[in-house]
Amino acid sequence: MTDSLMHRIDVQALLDKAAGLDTDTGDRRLKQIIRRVLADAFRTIEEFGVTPTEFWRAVDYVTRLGQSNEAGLLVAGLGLEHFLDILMDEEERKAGLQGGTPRTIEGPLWLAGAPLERGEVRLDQDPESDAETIVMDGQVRDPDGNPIPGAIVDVWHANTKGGYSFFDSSQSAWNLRRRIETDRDGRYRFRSIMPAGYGCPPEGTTQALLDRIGRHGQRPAHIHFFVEAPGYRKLTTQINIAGDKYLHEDFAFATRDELIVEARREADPEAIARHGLNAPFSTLTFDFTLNREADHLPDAVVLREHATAA
Ligand code: MBD
Ligand code: FE
Repeated sequence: MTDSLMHRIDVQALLDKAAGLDTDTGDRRLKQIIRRVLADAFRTIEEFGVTPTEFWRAVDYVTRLGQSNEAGLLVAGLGLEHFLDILMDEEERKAGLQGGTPRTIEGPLWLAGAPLERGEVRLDQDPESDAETIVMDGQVRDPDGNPIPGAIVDVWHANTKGGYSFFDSSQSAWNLRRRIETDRDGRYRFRSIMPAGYGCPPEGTTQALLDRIGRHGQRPAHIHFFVEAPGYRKLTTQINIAGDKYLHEDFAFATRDELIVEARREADPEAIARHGLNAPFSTLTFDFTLNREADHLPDAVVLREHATAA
């Protein structure tokens, strides 16, 4: 577009001034980022002929997005959070780091401060009549395959309706959320219920946008983990349960082949009795390999605001 208004001297001056580039105070890098984002918005409005009514519709949307507390959900759905993973993977690769369990997005539903427990931990507190019991275990290891005792496995997942405690007020505080300390063999083990996939709130702001661009807002069944130990890089990841209809159709783009886990159905009466259960259940096994921390690597700890339950 050679006759673009973007080239006009007054428009360029407007961008500079709006981004604070004509003053010496403030953050230089932030000014440059703001200028770029503004220029991209100006250009988009011009190129697509965005009308004032469309523009205000978008502003109103952003207002509602914040009011409904769905900003973290939308950025997952638009692939922005996954793009941060792509960038971090690439930075690590360039820094010579390889191996280790792959990361995938945190998502918007972690809560700080889940109860810390050891041994055979139980995550499910709220009775759900249609829930299938799962028993999950695994080992946390260093890059040489040695166990890491005392690692913290912070696990959180949805119930059979795809809801997460705290965000779903029908669940009790900390339901399906625990921090588990690995034992002397680097092992963790918990009993819980098989989660269902997550769906964006159907009447929510995120789903409203997804509807308009012809997308669904579903995630396959998954279990989230932060895995941490002193001297190692914090791992943010999830496992996906094999066979889910949305396994490769995740609206948040978090599925990775290395993170797909087969649930093994256990119907043997002896095994059922041994676990103190009265119905068939499923077992899941997943081992985590943590990379060693090093000065030249990008920070694996991501700071963002998190709620906590009482
Ligand atoms: C989830 O459970 C989730 O993990 C993500 C990334 C987005 C929405 C809901
Ligand atoms: Fe989730």
